[in-house]
Amino acid sequence: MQFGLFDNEHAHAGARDLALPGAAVSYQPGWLSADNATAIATRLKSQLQWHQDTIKLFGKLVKIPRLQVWYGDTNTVYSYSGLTLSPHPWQHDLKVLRDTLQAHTGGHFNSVLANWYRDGKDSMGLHSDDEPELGPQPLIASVTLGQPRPFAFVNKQTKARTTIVLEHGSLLLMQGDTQRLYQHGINKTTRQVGERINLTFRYVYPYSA
Ligand SMILES: O=C(O)CCC(=O)C(=O)O
Repeated sequence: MQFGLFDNEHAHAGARDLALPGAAVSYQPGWLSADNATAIATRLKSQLQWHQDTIKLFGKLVKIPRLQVWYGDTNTVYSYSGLTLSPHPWQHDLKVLRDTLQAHTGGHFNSVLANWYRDGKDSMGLHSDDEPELGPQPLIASVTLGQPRPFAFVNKQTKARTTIVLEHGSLLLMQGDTQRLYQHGINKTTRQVGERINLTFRYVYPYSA
């Protein structure tokens, strides 16, 4: 996959495109060194303002099965499943990762959704990141820290499922028609698994009051 001005061979070493018809997804294991990824995860666990939100599902209020929090520029508000997330001001590691990802991809990110999967019971249901404030072809950069978990793509038309294990320190880039054509999610597992943090950096079109 080609990126902008800052593209260079070394930075993208080991990146591979996934075979998902119509989509544009690349996966790069070891984008962060294991030690760096572990140190960042430790700081994020103690420094972010984590909370467990409640959403309405089939008319019932339910707690989402994970902790999450939204960071970004002041005018980035993100809504999904009836939940409106207002941004916390950038935490240091998130800002450094944001700046690095901008240089790496040539894209622009003004916000990040952080998710903390505490164990195998925590999950994220199949969905697309297709909210209007993300625009029609969003570039989303997903950084994984901690326990590798299978990440599923399901083609909306054919229902074909493709699963990739997102490893500690890896980077997954989704762009083009990926959100329009596919859903993605993280299943629960009965296996004993450790904690995992995922960061999805996004560009949210700022609202105007
Ligand atoms: O935890 C993950 O890898 C998925 C996160 C995700 O799907 C999202 O933030 O929309």
